[in-house]
Amino acid sequence: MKRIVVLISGNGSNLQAIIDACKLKKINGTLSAVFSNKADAFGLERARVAGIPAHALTASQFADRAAFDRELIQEINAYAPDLVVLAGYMRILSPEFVARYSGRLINIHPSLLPKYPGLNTHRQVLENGDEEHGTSVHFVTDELDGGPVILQAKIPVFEGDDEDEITARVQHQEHAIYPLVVSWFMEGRLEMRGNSAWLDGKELPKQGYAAEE
Ligand code: NHR
Ligand code: GAR
Repeated sequence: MKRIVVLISGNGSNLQAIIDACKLKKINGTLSAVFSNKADAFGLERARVAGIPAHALTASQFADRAAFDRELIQEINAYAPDLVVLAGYMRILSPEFVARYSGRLINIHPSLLPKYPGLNTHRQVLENGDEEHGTSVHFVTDELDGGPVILQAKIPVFEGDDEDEITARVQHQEHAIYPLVVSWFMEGRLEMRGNSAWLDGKELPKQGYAAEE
């Protein structure tokens, strides 16, 4: 069975969706370990409850980003993962880390990329009066939130919505699409070639599977 390692920083609701999908055999793989850069992340508790090894690394104990990521690589490699999943992981990864797992490293980002890379996406959507928002699963490259998109889900933004409402609406979609993408990867259907995502031997459009072009 292929192995998955998940990196988190916080609540871990996307981690939970992946744990549940593995349990229900919707994902044909084993969740081998969870790592957090925050010792108090609630997601670590979710992992422990599910019987999954849960580790925390504290950035302040390392000289710099490169040293932190080198230790992270060491500890992740002990689980020999086929796929590394960022699920609300809030720390930018070094080029060495990205190179180490290139093509088997994915992220979920709460915007319709290429719109709003980086932080505070929900706030920007409201400030700009966008009527549409969403989330994107993408392969991770050195370009922050710039790697090839695999799948997006859209949500409507209604008049009077606040940040909490659209965050919840986006996360509801995330919990559906992230396990699906992980299952594609586990089944060997999904690859990164060059700067594109490929599914079932076909290059996906810039905004991912089933995008309206
Ligand atoms: N690393 C690389 N190299 N490339 C990507 O595309 C990455 C990545 C690491 C994380 C997730 C991303 C998101 O989905 C992600 C994508 C953190 C920041 C950030 O600015 C930006 C984007 C993402 C995650 N982090 C600050 C830092 O200095 C810390 C912010 C904080 O702790 O609150 O690392 O949005
Ligand atoms: C998710 O909505 C994810 O898209 C976002 O953080 C949330 C994590 O929730 N990711 C980022 O903003 C990455 N910078 P979770 O911890 O409950 O899965």
